Amino acid sequence: MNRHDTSNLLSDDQIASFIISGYHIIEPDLAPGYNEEIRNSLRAMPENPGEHIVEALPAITRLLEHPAVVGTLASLLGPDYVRDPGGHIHMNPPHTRAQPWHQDERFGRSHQDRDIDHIKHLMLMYYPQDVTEDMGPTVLLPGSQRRVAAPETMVTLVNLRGQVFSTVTSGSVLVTHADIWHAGTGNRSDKVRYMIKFPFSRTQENTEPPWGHDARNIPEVRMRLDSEHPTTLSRNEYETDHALRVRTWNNIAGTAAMPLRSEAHLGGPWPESGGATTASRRRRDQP
Ligand SMILES: O=C(O)CCC(=O)C(=O)O
Repeated sequence: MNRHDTSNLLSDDQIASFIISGYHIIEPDLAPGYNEEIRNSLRAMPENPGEHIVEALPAITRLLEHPAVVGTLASLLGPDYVRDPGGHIHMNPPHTRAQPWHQDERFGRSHQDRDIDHIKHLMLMYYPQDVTEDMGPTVLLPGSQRRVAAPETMVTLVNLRGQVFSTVTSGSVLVTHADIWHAGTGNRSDKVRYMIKFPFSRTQENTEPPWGHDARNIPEVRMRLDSEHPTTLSRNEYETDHALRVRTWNNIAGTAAMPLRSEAHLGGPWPESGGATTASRRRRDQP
């Protein structure tokens, strides 16, 4: 990336959202006809090229080098990010069943090795057609990149409170934390749903925030990291999850790191009911 081109970098607020939820959607302004060109090439492929996607589909480079894509990846992984070997063209034909919930395995990492307080690896998923609710969108569990669960437990789960579906318009790019829980859902329509996935990694720790940072935003970011819970958490998880969110910020923010302890976090009125502490609930519920 041109290090002076800051127009496509994420903001502090978008970085906070990514830390909290584990995903970000880009709608790059692709050239007219681009998604159709990709769909036609995919339809013409005699078989799945496996991880040799760029060789089989050179036009995909235009997406991977799009300034909005580069700006997002550089913001989350630093300007020296790399595309890893691997990737896959996911073709979800009509009338197929859902996949079980899973986290992707990479580099022999097991479920104990997850980066629950850092952003080191990302997945990029590009949808070259509109994806409606009946076409087998990808389902994600926001915030689950901080949860560690054995794969054999995860596959027994079905609908999870807070899950979101990638019902997106043609050309959308979903960027997720590599450890987010996800699955392809059943395609009940008569249309093929394509999704092309690529893995990316950080190569260097940041010394400064590589995104569009402004120190004046820190109080608002802190408020969000302390108090926004993307999915239903047990009371114990409320306490650990907000600390993991702050630690994630600190691991990517370099000199813009913030104190781990929040003075305001546990103080305030006595709780009226179970769940979050009153202080964090009050902050979350503020208009
Ligand atoms: O097809 C999808 O929507 C998701 C597939 C996927 O990410 C996977 O198999 O790991």
